[in-house]
Amino acid sequence: MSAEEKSTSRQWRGVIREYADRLDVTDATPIVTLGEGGTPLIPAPALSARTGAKVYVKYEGMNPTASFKDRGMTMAISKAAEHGAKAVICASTGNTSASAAAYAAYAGLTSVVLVPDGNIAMGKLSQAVAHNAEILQVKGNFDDCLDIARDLADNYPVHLVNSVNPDRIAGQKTAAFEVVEALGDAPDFHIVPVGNAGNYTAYFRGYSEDLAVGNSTKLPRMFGFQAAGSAPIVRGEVVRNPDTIASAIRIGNPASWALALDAHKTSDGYFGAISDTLILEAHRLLSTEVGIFVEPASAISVAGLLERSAAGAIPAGATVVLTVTGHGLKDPQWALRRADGSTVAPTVVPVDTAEIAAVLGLQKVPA
Ligand code: AN7
Repeated sequence: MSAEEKSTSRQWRGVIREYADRLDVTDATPIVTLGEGGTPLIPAPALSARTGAKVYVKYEGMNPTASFKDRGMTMAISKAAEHGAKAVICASTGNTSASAAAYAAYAGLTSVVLVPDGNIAMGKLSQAVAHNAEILQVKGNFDDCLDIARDLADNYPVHLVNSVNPDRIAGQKTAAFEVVEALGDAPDFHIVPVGNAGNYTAYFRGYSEDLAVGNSTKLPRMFGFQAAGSAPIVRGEVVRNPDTIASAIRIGNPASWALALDAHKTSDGYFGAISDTLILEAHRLLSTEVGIFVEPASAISVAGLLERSAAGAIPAGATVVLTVTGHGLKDPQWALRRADGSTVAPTVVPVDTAEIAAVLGLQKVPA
């Protein structure tokens, strides 16, 4: 190995600097970055064995605030700063608010977040609190929060950083660039969870741009999954009272709906709905057999893969990338619940090797 190969001095510089030539930034853009992107693409032999496909997991929980939102937020906050904004606002099911609060803190901006009352995971709420966001719990759902955030941004001096802001989608498309670099081409299928459908749209855009410049030879078929109780795109109508344990994607009127339908059509894509029971089964499978801990919304990518594979829609040997969007520590309670709803509690033991060995069912190795 050469000295250069051995060197560890090359540090990932965040998605804006890594992809400056492919994003709308100039020397005048103050780059607000926490080093997001560059996340691992992890081969998942357990999922490959179950499906006959070559399955990889893009682990977006490895971003600075532990979700994929950081890719778009570095762009949105950098552009907000460039435009002289003093305050940013977003509606959020949790992860966007955590990310907005962190990047705003770095940039010295005030952040305001609107979250649905009582419906965001504790890890995410604690991040927004830690980064000193002004947090308002709106007595309504996410869709109500987004309507109000847009209204405020239209009429008051606050800059909107939800994914209806195109800078967000632009930043998020970099995840597709990373996949193409890692695999040497686009995969045959790409599977993502769908809430507002911003990420679905962003991957499609990234893959389309890679194809256009010759970095890849194909577009992946874009497969997106919504929770069954919160599946407006699958049903073809707004869901007024969306309901799912996957609180991140409890969204009844997706902001990027029209863009996602275009991506779906052009990529010969698919939208499907998955029950909460199957989401939690996939959550457990990913933790126990692949070693990747995610929040429930992210596990829907795994459930979607298994559902499509069982339906015969994934040919043997196809390359499939699953994006898992948020870290399991965001919403850890789900790991501690059994399928019957009871809580897992560790076995309590005395300070005694022999007794612990007995509890573990271990036989002493003969001397
Ligand atoms: C873990 O934070 O909408 O389809 O306000 O947190 O691009 O909306 C979060 C969405 C998937 C869905 N997985 O992505 C918010 C928010 C996780 C998420 C999605 C979200 P989009």
